[in-house]
Amino acid sequence: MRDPSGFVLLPGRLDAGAQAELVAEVLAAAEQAPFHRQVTPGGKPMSVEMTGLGQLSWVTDARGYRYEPAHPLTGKPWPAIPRILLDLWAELADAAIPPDSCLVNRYGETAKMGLHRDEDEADYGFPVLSVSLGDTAIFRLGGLKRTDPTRSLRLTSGDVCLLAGQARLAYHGIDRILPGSSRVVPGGGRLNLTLRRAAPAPALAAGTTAD
Ligand code: MD3
Ligand code: FE
Repeated sequence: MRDPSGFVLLPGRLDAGAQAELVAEVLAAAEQAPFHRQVTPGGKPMSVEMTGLGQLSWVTDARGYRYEPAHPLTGKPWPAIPRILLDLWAELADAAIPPDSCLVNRYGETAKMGLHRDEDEADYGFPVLSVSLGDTAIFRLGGLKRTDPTRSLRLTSGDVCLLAGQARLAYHGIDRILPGSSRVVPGGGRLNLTLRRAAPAPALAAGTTAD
């Protein structure tokens, strides 16, 4: 499903084998970089548990929202982004530059994410690529203004979403998940992986220009 806003949904883009492999890799990485509930700058703990992969991952605390090179609790660098995700970005993102960030969101039965925009990255010219695993989510997609009309969509396990162009800065959120709707995540729940370029594109290396 492609629409003029730059939102593309690829239902079932990952087969059952790829989903299981990705869940196993992400849960193994989370042993080094544990999921935790972050706190908004306003002081509210988020209902979604998060961790990250790559050179940078998104963090929030009393000091604000930002990307950091290390896990806030362990102080250690984030684990590497799995190959399968780097390949997916190379295939779908229409960007010669790889992602430097993969935020991992874990939703239990009652977790949700309020309507927001992703605007902490350096260059909105890069798309965001999202992979849904496990329980189905009721996803809300709006427009460029918080008050624009929204539509509701289901994101099921194996679905991949590409947000480019106008959709890159659209308001969106997760209203709720449907508990028990999938057996892909051990113990239940939903994982969402968002691949991004958080830092600016690297400058062209010396010696690579025409002169
Ligand atoms: C639409 N995650 O991590 S993924 C987030 O399912 C986030 O965990 C949700 O919103 C989740 O920031 C939604 C789909 C998604 C991701 C990024 C978008 C939709 C988007 C950026 C712009 C517009
Ligand atoms: Fe978002």
